[in-house]
Amino acid sequence: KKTLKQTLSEKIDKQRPRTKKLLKEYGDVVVDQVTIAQVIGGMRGIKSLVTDISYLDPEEGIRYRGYTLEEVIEGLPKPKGGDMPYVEGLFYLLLTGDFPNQEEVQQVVDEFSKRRIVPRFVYDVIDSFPTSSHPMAIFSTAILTLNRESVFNRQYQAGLSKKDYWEATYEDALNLLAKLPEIAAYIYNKLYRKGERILSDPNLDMGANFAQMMGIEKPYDDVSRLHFIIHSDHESGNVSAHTGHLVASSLSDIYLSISAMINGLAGPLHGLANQEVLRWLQEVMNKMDNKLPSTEEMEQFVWNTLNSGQVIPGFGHAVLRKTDPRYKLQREFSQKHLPDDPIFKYADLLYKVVPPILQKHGKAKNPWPNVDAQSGVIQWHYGVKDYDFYTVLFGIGRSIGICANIIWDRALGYPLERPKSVTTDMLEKIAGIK
Ligand code: FCX
Repeated sequence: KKTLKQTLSEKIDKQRPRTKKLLKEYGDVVVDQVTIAQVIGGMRGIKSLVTDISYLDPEEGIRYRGYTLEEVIEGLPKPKGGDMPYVEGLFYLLLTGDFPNQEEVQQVVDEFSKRRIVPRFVYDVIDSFPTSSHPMAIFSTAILTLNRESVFNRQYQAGLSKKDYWEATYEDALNLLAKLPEIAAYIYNKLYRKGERILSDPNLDMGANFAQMMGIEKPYDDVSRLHFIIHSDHESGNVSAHTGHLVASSLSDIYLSISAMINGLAGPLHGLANQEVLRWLQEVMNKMDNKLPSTEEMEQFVWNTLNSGQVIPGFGHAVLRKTDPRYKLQREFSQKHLPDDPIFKYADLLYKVVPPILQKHGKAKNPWPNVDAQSGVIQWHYGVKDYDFYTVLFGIGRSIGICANIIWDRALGYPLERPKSVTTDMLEKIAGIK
């Protein structure tokens, strides 16, 4: 039976000539033009990255390897008794483009299980943080600490051939991904449960094991699987994915690259928005004495936030122009499992109230909710109420997609990233002002 690594190796052999041909024979073909607004404006929309792992259509939302999230969830094998698929199967799909069968998934589950033990020094580093630290800072540091384990670094020092970079990177990626749930659960228990620790179970898949270490009953295993799967990838230009790719392009190892991308994810305009949504909702709930506001009252809360110059967290997107399918999937899950949850009712009221207000406000190009508007609501329902922790969960999911991308970056020999900057003077000259 072929392993994931062997299947991947065959895919890489097939893909390499395609990239080589484009580069050698069509390298001068123009892909895009760049305007001054894009240069000043965070490079919005410039087509300057390539990945085959996911593609974000502004109207439709994300597809992984050409499949919608519904198709991914439908097509991937599921553990017995679970409604959501194996996260390990998603990793297989992202890497190879193929849906694995039950046996192929089991191989990956076993691989992860073998590699899941976290070295003692990582716990020591986590323990040395003050308990008032933000969990994303601890998470990023814990990952960074693992850098001494890097297979890539060891082999590179010994003289690794360029064509074999991906294999050592693959080993690092699996070693890291297998440990992330344990590291995250340890941080959670340290910060919010007085260090109480529940050990992992080598017989469980990633989602179930995470639920076990968090000490939360079913269907939290499915919640975790859904969460990690839908957060895994959103093409290459978003802050976390781009950071991971950028740092890895200097041949920094997976640990350095993933730690860096976690720091980007920790910003309130990106992943941290899911904690901000709950913080915002809590403020409203406190003001309302936990009663559900009327539509008019909720509208007033939204306007107050906008009028004080703040953004409404969980709404808007740099690329999407419709309701995020990741939001929709979580809303459907909530309607099925927690329809009467007060926070869900609050979030649902926001869904009704915010888009027309943002349209009237006239600034946001996309008034619709994104993934972060709903993920915290589900966590809250299952008892994870320390919302500072939510971005760590996002980080576990996002690491899966970025690791898959970095392995392919190395396989296809993508070079050091190095765009060119200009001065304001130069821009004024280009504009014809000077
Ligand atoms: N509330 C209020 N104002 C908003 C807004 C929102 N939710 N979304 C966008 N705007 C404003 C922007 O701040 C900007 O104002 P400015 O002209 O004064 O600078 C203007 O509308 C145009 O922004 P736009 O082009 O639509 O959006 P950007 O690409 O600049 O930014 C984000 C996209 C996502 C950063 C923006 O919509 C936002 O701040 N949303 C709230 C935070 C959030 O939910 N982030 C998570 C996004 C994502 F899903 C993730 O990464 O996790």
